Amino acid sequence: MEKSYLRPIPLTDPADAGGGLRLAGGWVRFTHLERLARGAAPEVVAAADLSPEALAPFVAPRAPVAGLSLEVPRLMGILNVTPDSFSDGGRHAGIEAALARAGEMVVEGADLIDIGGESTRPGAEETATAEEIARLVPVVEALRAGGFAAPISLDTRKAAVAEAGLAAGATLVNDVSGLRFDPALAHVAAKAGVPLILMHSLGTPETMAGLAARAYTDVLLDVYDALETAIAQAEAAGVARARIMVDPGIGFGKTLDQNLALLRRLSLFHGLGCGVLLGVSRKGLIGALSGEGDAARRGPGSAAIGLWAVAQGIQMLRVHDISLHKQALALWQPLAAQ
Ligand code: HH2
Repeated sequence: MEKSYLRPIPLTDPADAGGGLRLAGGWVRFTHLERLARGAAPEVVAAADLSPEALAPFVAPRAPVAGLSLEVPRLMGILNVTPDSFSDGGRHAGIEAALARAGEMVVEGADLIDIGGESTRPGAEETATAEEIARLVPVVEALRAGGFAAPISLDTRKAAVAEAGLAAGATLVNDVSGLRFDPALAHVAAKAGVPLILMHSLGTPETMAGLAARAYTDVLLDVYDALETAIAQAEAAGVARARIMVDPGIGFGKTLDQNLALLRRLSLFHGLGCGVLLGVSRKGLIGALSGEGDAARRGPGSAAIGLWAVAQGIQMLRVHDISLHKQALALWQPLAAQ
């Protein structure tokens, strides 16, 4: 029999505020789910007609991640310490600028920061392990030495980088390859007892753009299956499911239509039983849909998709423009049903 998938239909309307089931212990409710299968038309089913086992992944509250409750939407601030992000050359200037930006993001309302020492833009070449460590570790050390208290996530695909970054004071690991690049990364996270973010991507940043068109039979369900496999791999290495977050990886080996298909039905990913993170900030699809060619001016479009995601119960947004997202959330939250 063809595998079927359940997607809670998210409700934030006041008419439903008192009823329905709470999605993942969060701010969205649901009374019905969409049943999806490859090659079949979607079918709507009532939660009341499903078994407690079938509903369990959707209703179970999510454990806090890095000490952050997922009962409210969280903002992860992006901090790139790649050479192209900090134009004034020298490493000291790089560290100073990174510290200033990290502090600023927390003041603006970031709940945690994600530090990346390797660009994963489409077409980007791999950064050598030693170089990535040399970019990340001094920044993490300097942040901690300066009393920076918020959780620090390491945006890396490499076990050795994660190990060095965690030893320097980082709190969690964000792997855009979903353990495909370096499976040993799961053992590092397990040993350190830290949260692990598993993102879906295809190939490598260098090759992914060319793979998208012929990679999927059904992008939504294929990405779900791939994340399910990555979770199993992480659990087998000893990472508790409560410490895993998943991310469908917008823009990583997906065409515009495939990105939109994922965004339209984001709430499917709650079925994996983990917190869900989304990164769309300033990405190409926002430029493609808005006509804004300058990535630095894509904040409003990023926040529009961010609010769409939050209405689908997505617990964490990875963003560049913290104040803008903070303000958007501050307006959205009191309006959505509690
Ligand atoms: N996107 C980028 C990097 N890391 N991690 C997660 N979990 N989800 C994402 O969507 C994601 C990510 C994109 O990286 P890059 O193009 O290098 O630039 P930036 O870090 O400025 O977004």
